[in-house]
Amino acid sequence: MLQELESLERKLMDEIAAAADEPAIEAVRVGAIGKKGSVSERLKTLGKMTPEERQVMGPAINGLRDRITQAIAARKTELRDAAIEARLATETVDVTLPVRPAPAETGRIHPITQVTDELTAIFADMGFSIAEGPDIETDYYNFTALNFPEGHPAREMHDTFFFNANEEGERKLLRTHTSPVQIRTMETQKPPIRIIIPGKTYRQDSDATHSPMFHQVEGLVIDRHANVANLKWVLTEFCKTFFEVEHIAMRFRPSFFPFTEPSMEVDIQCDRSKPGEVRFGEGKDWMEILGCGMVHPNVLRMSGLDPDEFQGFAWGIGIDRLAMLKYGMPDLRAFFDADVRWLSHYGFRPLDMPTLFGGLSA
Ligand code: 2U9
Repeated sequence: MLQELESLERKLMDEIAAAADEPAIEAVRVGAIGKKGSVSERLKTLGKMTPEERQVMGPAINGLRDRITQAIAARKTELRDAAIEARLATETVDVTLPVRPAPAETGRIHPITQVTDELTAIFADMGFSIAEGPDIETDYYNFTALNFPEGHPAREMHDTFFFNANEEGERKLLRTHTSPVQIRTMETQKPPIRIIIPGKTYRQDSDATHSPMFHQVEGLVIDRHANVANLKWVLTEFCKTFFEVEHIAMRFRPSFFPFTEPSMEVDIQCDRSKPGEVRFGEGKDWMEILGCGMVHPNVLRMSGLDPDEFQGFAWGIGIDRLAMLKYGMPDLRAFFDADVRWLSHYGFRPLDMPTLFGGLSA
């Protein structure tokens, strides 16, 4: 019996010494002193022995268990230390290497996003909320509710992308302006309404200054006494803040849109005397930048508002053109090329959020 214990001890000690890593030593531990381990099984035999046998075998088996337990613990520590040493030897850090910049330092904000954030900050400061709506619209919201008569040439002027007709014969379309969002807002919210709608719009058009998908920001104010003077103030304040100038002369010229009456196109003062450069708020030249007007009574009526009780004004601006003008980008098509070299040149740093207090384009 004792001899057999001695040979078991030698065998286990050899296994402990041969265990090359932590999983291996754990396997030896389970095999020896785990629930069904070789030493544990022998401990269980003590109960069936005569008192005389137990007096000899008890200390022998318990002693074996203690020595094996100790040897395993010691080997475990050795292996853990060796593993740490090995990692320290391989995972060295070369502190002389240049620090790799974090994503927040290399990523860039697209000029369209930057300009959208800038105008959102400006109009939010004036008390406007942001409204959004679907890009895929119905003919009613894109045209009819905006006072485009059925078959009117203005519908063709928008160069609309139509979808195939559905089972009910209805032809959905990609919105040609963000104006459907104003209609949806007037249908669901009570005046006073003060909203801006920045978003994607679509027309079949493509050259250096037109892209089939482009961005607009439209605005709408509906109240009992909203008037042209309020409209001019809002747009003048916007232009001064956006172009970051103290004064800017503006010219409101009569125009036509089906959804506004009267309708106006707006030019801002600029200086184009230096080739390849445009400066705003100075000089003798004019540049058209937006359209606006008083909401047409038919449009109010169709959205459930009484034109004798409520009136309002609206405007529309092309965001892409604003970005090109403010940041001097000559070709709109580069906006949508996803060229990282272009983006790293014209893009904005992610953490430089435009605010009125911190600066718009600082
Ligand atoms: C409702 C009532 C009136 C929105 C308006 C314009 C004038 C306009 C163009 C500017 C440049 C589009 O991106 S662009 O080509 N927009 O000139 N938009 S008034 O008028 C509305 C909208 C909704 C219910």
